[in-house]
Amino acid sequence: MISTEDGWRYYQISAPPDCHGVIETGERTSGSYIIDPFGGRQRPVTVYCDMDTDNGGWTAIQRRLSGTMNFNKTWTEFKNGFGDPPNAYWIGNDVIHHLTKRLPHFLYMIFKSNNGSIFHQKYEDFSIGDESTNYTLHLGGPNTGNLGDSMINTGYSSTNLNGTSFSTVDRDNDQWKGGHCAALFNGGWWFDSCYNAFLNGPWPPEHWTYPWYPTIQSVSNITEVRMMIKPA
Ligand SMILES: [Ca+2]
Repeated sequence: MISTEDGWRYYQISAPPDCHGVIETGERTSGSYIIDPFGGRQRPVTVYCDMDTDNGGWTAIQRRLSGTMNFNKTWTEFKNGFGDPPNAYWIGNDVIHHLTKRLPHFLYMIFKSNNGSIFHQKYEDFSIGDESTNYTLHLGGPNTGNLGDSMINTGYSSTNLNGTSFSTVDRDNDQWKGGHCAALFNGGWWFDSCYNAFLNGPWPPEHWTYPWYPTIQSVSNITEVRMMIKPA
């Protein structure tokens, strides 16, 4: 690590900023890679890169494997990221903002079940604001997949997550005036009042209500959940 006059501490590494950059170096195997989202200005991170789904190059911003990690974390933990990459982790809201602020990104959600079924939904235009906006979620464009849209046009006026702020157990930024969705449902997320889609709920499965209503109403048979992004 080296320090410079402007106060930044630069790490002397050379890693791509995301998994799309990794696949451009010729890597074609899904698995663990080191990426450098901030161009040396902050610590590089280990992530899961999916090189198989939809032409590969997907950076997993979230990954969960059967309840190995509690996702009921504080604002600061979601800001900076937590977990055990590349197994179960949240990459960090500052990283997600940094990766999505300049280029339009796809968002790809996956649920894998224990009978081998894969459920997925791909959103065409995803980004989040910086911390001063409470990491406001932007989801635009069409979306496709066998999960169905449970994030925007849910059929309920109280569960459109587009434009919502991030909330955690210690920060209520949701649209529910009388309560605190993150505290009630035990996980940090973008809540309206409250949700049809919630990928950070608590395992064991009996406590995680409606991860992707109505397609996935329980995680009893789910073995992996993943959120991935790629430049559009
Ligand atoms: Ca509230």
